[in-house]
Amino acid sequence: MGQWERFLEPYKQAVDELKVKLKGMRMQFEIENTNSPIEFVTGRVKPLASIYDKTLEKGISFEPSSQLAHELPDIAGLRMMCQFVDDIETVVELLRSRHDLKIIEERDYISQEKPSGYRSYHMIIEYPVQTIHGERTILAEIQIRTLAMNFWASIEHSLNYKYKGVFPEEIKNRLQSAAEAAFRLDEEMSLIRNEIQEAQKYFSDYKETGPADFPKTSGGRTKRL
Ligand code: 0O2
Ligand code: 0O2
Repeated sequence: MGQWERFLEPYKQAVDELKVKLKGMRMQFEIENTNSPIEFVTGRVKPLASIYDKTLEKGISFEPSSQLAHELPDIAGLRMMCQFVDDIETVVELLRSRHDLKIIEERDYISQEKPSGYRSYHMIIEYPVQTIHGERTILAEIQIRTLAMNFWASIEHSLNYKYKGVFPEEIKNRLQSAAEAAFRLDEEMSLIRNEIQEAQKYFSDYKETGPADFPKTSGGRTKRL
């Protein structure tokens, strides 16, 4: 087994285990017939080529070492996609309450977006992996974002690759305004959801007690004024 393969194996195990656990959260909401704040979950081990690029960027040597493990906390990466911005806080709270992982850092790029326009909520966690040589605690990154944030980030990431990280000024500005448009879409969707929920509550209250301002007839049926 190669050095890198051996080094990356616990990361692969962590990604596989965490995918099962995080997808399990979604499944539990489904079983309880509750709207899931989690739409879908993806995960990956950072490809060697990306690890190499990151070591060049950070000026550290490209070799499997504890320094590398410490400097690159996203070798194991999970992504949780939500329908609504409000769902992100729900997911963050759910993760904070878990005992099988330890959150060591949180970065809120939603209220404070990155200069590129990127929005997402990041967590760095410590996660214990059981190996044949005992327990190993590794770092992993969980990115939590809406579908719209994910749409923007995925496309920007692939365009970024084409431009090798240096966008012409005009493209940069257009991507920033596209990110704002995606965020306005998220806000509008949240408003629509809230209004639908209020209407649903109104109608279920109406069914149970009848509206306070609509007097009941003696037969228990309501009469419009
Ligand atoms: P289901 O029943 O579709 O939810 P693996 O191939 O095992 O390493 P995984 O998790 O199967 O990994 O694949 P990946 O590529 O990480 O994608 C994770 C899940 O997210 C897959 O579903 C995809 O179908 C789903 N997915 C990806 N993009 C979207 C999207 O835009 N919308 C929605 N709703 N789902 C998406 P599962 O887990 O295979 O099963
Ligand atoms: P990949 O290919 O997704 O793995 P720092 O060095 O601490 O300042 P760092 O290490 O870049 O910052 O961490 P940060 O910014 O908290 O999060 C890094 C990851 O967030 C990136 O990983 C991307 O996945 C995502 N990300 C951050 N900024 C952007 C952005 O402007 N556009 C897109 N599309 N994604 C972004 P990698 O390793 O860069 O890439």
